Amino acid sequence: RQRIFSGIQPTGIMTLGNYLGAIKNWVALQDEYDCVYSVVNMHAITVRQDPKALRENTLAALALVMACGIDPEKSVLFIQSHVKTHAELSWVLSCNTQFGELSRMTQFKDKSAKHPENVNAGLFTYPVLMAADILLYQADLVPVGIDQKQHLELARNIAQRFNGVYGNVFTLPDGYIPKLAAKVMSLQEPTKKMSKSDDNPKAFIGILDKPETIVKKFRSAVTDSEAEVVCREGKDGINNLLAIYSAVTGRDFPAIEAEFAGRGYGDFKTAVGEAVAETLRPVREQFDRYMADKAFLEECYRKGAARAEAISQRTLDKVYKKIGFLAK
Ligand code: AQP
Repeated sequence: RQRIFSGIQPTGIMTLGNYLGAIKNWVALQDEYDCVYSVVNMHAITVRQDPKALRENTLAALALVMACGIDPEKSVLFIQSHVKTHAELSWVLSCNTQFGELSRMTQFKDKSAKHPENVNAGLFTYPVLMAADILLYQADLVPVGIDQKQHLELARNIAQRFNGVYGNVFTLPDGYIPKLAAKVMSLQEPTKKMSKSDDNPKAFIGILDKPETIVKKFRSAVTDSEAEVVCREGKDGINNLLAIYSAVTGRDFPAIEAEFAGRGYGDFKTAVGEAVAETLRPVREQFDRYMADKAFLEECYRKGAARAEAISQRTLDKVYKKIGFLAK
């Protein structure tokens, strides 16, 4: 079976963007692939984190991923810092990645502009750690939102070059980007991606937001001064709502446009809000059940780490041998 790897940062409560762009696919792929999923707390510290909040968010991210439908028996689910091979391979790969390549990463440019007080080396080498995450498991496919496409291409280039120099070590990974909602946009500035670290809570839908909050946020979503629910260039707000509605209801754009023909944006926004609230309701309920059983969560992440370590150590051993590190 083909292998899948993907990760999510515990930097706050996950958004509808994370859900539709990534986690929903993680769940769908579990039956057909050999899946490895991680809560990537080592990536999270590239931005300053409060230690207590990071600890809580890490456990919550694990519970949330499980609440969305990831089965820790079927898939390997672990916390990144529990598996040392990630840091180890990351060092080797960083010695095989050029400064110039990393300088071209747009996420680094965006994040360093957003946090000018903390442009640390880890923020710069973030894509190398991500390449290590993926390559350690010899992943064939990496389900991510479109914002991660550039990092994924870099991971592939690093692997290809490494294989060229040292012989075949790594599987070359491909992205698995959803056709719909690959980039869910901010509800307040629909030209920007929906992000969990947005300062304005009205801009994003948290997976754990209450149904009435969800509907309210959609009702105040920024649209345009027209009144027609159609997908058209320039109608960023409406296009975003159409993509979200389509992703949660499974209906295509023409059907949705027909449903709302002659009706105002108000009706449409409420319908989108209600459909999203219904989709997320069972997730929130399941999340509460998991969070009430910390012992079970601990058991899950310990087992997951042991399984992840067994797989990734094989790759690391091979890499160390190839590059000339003397065996212990
Ligand atoms: N708006 C989005 N639309 C579609 N997919 C998205 N993803 C994130 N935002 C959107 C996908 O979610 C997965 C996990 O993301 P992450 O938490 O590891 O990192 P991120 O992309 O940095 O997410 P955020 O929400 O924007 O967090 P902050 O604000 O902390 O930077 C990835 O597959 C990503 O593509």
